[in-house]
Parts: sequence; structure tokens; C-alpha cells
Amino acid sequence: MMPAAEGPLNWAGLSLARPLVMGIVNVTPDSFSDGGRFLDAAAAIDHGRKLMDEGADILDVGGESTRPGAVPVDADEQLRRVLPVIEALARAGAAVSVDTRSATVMSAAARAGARIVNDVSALEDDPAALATVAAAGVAVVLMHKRGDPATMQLDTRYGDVVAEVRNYLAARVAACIAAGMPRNHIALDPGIGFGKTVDGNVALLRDLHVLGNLGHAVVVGASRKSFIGHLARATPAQDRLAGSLAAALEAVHRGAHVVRVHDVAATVQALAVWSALRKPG
Ligand code: HH2
Repeated sequence: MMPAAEGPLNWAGLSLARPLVMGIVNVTPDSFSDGGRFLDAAAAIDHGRKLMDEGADILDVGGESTRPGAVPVDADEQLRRVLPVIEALARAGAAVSVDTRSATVMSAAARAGARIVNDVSALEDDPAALATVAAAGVAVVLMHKRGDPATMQLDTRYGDVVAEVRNYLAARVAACIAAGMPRNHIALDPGIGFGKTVDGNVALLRDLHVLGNLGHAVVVGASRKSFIGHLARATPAQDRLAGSLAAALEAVHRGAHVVRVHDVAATVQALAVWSALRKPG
């Protein structure tokens, strides 16, 4: 493994001195992991509060599923789903990110108290997204994906997946800097499961330092994803907690600063024990 580069100290106003846990709050009827149980705003708010109690550092609120094969949700419907949830959780003191590809949703979410925009299209799918995030002064997660959620698993061939993802994200960072965003607002995410094979996902996690060497916070979302099912024959998604914990710990070991997870309490516990055991004695 290459020596770790000097990492960023903070991102989105959050210290990166220890790994951060981003808890997932899906407000979508077709989420593969929640099965629509949190469609109702009140239930989503309760779920977010529970994740805060469990030790989540960030709550990632999304109103559009981006799993392979999912259909797009228009901005009005996303706003109807996520705005009351963002308002309530931000008021309760959470650092909220909004998981969206829509510039309209980004600016309304920022006004409602979101501090971070988490865009699986790295501010590309909506031509207004880059300028919107720069003007709103919020932080961003730039994630690599290929194509649309509907089609992304149809072409998973790369020459060198790690180099391609790295070069793509480096170019998106350059676009953000050119739009006036400060460096410590920008985090990078390899996009586990977004147009990649199982081997591609494994390579991206093993070589995560290649992304880390770009000098930005690194976010990894491996929780309950299908590559875990493939590696460990664990289906359905709800049965992938143990594999998700293994992936989260190894991601942090390889340089992730933030892990995006469904199971916050279990992840916080795993990280606490792992961190204590790794401290030089
Ligand atoms: N994965 C999903 C959604 N958003 N954002 C980032 N930054 N990184 C990811 O890996 C990522 C993401 C898909 O997972 P999930 O939210 O669990 O499913 P759904 O798309 O059904 O909401």
C-alpha cells in the first residue's frame, strides 16, 4: 500500500480527527433497504432522531432512490418528501445532508437547514447544480457513477476502474473550485455499486488511498449493497449487517473519513472498539 498522504482536517465544518458516521434517512417508497417504511415524514423524523441518539454525525436525507433500476422522482415530489424532514432534523441539531441530483431540491434543502449536498452524479445530472451549491455555500459529496440509475448496471466495463474513478472525481473537483467552492467543502466518493462489478467495487475499496491522495475528505457507502450479497451469499439486503460492518471498518482503514450506513448503532460500536484496539499501546 502507498503511504497515506496528509489528509484533510475538516469538511463541512466537521472535524475529521475520527471517522464520521452518516446515517441514512430514506424518505422513498421504493428504497431497497427500508421498503417504504419511512415514507411518512413523521416516521422519517423519528428515524433520524433515533440515528442521532445512536451516534450519527450526519443524517443523509433522500427522497429519490438511486438503486439500480430505480425510476427518477421529480423535484416537486422530492421536496414534498424531504423538506419537512430536513427542517425538523436540522432544528433538532443534526448536521443534515440532502441526497439529491436536483438543483431545485438542493437550494430549498439548504434554506431548510441542510449543510451538505450529497449528489450521486457529482453535480452533473442537473446543469444548474454546480452554481447552486457554490452560491448556497454548502458542502458537497461528489460521487462517481456511470449513466443513470435505470441503466448503470448495463455497462460495468472499465480499463482501470480505480484510475477512471479517480480521474473523473479530480475533474469534478476542478469544476467545483472553478465555480468558487472552497476545498474544504468538497468530499469524494467512489460510488460503490453504481455501474461497477463486484471486482470493481473490491478494487475501489482496496485502493481507496488513490482517492484519498487527492486531499479531500473521502465518503464510502457500502452498507447493505449487493456486492456484499455476492461476496458472502447474503440476501436479502437486511441480512447484510455483518458484511457491511466489515466493509465500513476496512474502508476507514484504507482512508475513508465518512461511512454512509443504515445501521448506525452497530457501526458506531464497531468503530469504537476497532479504534481503541488500533491505538498504539
Ligand atoms: N448510495 C446510495 C445512495 N446515495 N450517496 C453516496 N454519497 N454514496 C453512496 O454510496 C450512495 C449514496 C444508494 O444506497 P441507499 O440509499 O441505501 O439506497 P436507495 O438508493 O434505495 O436510497
